[in-house]
Amino acid sequence: MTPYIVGGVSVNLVQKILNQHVVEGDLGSGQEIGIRIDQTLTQDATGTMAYLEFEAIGLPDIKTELSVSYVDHNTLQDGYENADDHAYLQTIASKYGLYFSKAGNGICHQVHLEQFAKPGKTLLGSDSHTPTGGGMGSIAIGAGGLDVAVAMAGGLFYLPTPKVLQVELIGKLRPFVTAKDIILNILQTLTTKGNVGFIVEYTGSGVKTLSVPERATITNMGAELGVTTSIFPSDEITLAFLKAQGREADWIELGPDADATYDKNLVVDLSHLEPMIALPHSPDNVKTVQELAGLKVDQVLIGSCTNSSYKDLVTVATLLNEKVVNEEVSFGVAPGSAQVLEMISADHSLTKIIKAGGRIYESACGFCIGMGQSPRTHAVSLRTNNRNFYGRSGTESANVYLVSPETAVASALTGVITDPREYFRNQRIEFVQPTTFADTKTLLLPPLSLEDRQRVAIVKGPNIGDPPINTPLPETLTGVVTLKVTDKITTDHIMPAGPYLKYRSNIGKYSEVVFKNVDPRFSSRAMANKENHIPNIIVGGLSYGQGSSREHAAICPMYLGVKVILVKSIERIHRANLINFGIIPLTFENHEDYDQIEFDDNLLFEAIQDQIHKPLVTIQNITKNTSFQARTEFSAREISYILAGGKLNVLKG
Ligand code: MIC
Ligand code: SF4
Repeated sequence: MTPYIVGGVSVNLVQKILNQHVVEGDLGSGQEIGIRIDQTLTQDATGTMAYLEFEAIGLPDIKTELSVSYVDHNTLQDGYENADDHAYLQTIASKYGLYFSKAGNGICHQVHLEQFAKPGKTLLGSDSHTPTGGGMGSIAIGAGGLDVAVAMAGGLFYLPTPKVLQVELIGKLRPFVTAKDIILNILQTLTTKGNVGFIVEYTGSGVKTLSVPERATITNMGAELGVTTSIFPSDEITLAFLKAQGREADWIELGPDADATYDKNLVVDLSHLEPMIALPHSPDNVKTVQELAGLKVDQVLIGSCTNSSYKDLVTVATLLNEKVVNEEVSFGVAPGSAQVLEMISADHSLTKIIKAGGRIYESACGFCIGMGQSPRTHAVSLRTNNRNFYGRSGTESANVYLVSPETAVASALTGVITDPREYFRNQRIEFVQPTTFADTKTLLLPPLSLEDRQRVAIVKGPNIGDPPINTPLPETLTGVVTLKVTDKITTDHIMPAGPYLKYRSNIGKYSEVVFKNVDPRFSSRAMANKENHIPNIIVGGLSYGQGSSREHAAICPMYLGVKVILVKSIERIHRANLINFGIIPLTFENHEDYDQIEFDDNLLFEAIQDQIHKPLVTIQNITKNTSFQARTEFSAREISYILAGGKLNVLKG
């Protein structure tokens, strides 16, 4: 503990770890801080672009303690593109000294928790669910690929000084109420909007009742709250998990000082919670399972980085208990990692799942990101993952509900949404964490020696292009409103994934589907404007850019000539990505002004290069002959990126 005591002042856990990592700025100032990043992770869907950007920065080596490149999103390989991306990623890892987790080794967050996450460390990942590592007592943050590339190159990660929200857990969960129900309950209270700038710190006696995988389920879905990250203390439960993973040496004890203070507090009494369910099409549209009981289900899927641990799948197998799932339900299970798969195979849980009628999928993101297993038309699909955004499953008419594995199993058996407390009324299951986890590392390649790295040639298939670059900001900008959208637009709305994931490294092609499910003609309209030198402007409502960290939601609009995003409020990762690629994110000073703007209006931003230095920008609506103001709130660093047309332009000089 000694290195974490800060000048005799009582601090919370977030402050403790950040104090150890702040290099620029001052935690007490409330301003932007720059922190040192110890570990990075990427996954293939965001990683290819991140490493293209890393190459563009032009350093011979990575500067982090540990960096891991995972392949877990695009493992369907329908066509050569995904396999080409994998080959590129593997040669990059070999060349620059990264760990490489091959396709089949599992979902990045599950594998990272098992193999690498360490209490007290900072982890930056090009995936919004990187906060899964908070279950291990690390400050684990999701970011765009370019920010991760910069961190790998030894650069700092910048964030506004976070406010810390204490969630005090008291009491103990009742049988068949789970960690998933805790976070769904918190989502019901806090919703997906309005939490930008906070880090959640879990405290209280209830913490001791939760294992590391359960804590990780909770911090994982903190991403849906829109907070920067979430964290649990590192205690004897963390030690037992690390010991069982053969990583006892990675443990340190870490928690808040006894009289630490917080910016905001929430108390959750675990003993009062019941099974919860998130309804279409938002993770905060939460009700009790009881309220939905009896609704017929067509598909039940268990997996994703939220609920695919060994504990989750042993529980599933135990509950299936030689029963067979309802014949009208398509029931599938995707183990979170090769380690989980090996262990459920060794203890025969896998056999139980197969005998019950389970379809076993690869240890990968798969259905969670619409890479296969799209449900039938108008289906009710019950899933254990974290997002149920409109269209994400691959079937636009489907209704996706989010539940715990326990609720999923009860419902798969009955064919209707079922409260597990009722179905398993006379059963009690007590999961005991094994004292040793399987040492499954065949698909996890360690970094090469410096000498061997010299011999590696980077392989780039024909689908892999260079990261596009924006033009510097003009003195005055006149653009047209090419799209007006409402509240809670997710980055899935902006850049659909599923079958288009294979174009993540082919920006020209991927840009054809920008906003496809919102307005299929957006892309061609924006491109035509760009060709006529007319900047595109997007107008939006509250919480614009929720969800995925995909920087493509900035890169592709940039490629189509989008220069300004004018919204009521914006989410953290997306805002940073827009600035990184030279798009100006502005927020309405008065939300009523949103109503006065229409599609196709011409907006004038006079002397914009000067105006972005001020807190408010004046915008003239030339079409309506009115004017209004929007907030800037940029740091000096962010202004330099916007003026230059993006961070890469600044880094490359
Ligand atoms: C997601 O869950 O939406 C993803 C796919 O993992 C994304 C990353 C991506 O779009 O590649 C995320 O969460 O950041
Ligand atoms: Fe993969 Fe889904 Fe987790 Fe994203 S949320 S990392 S797609 S499993």
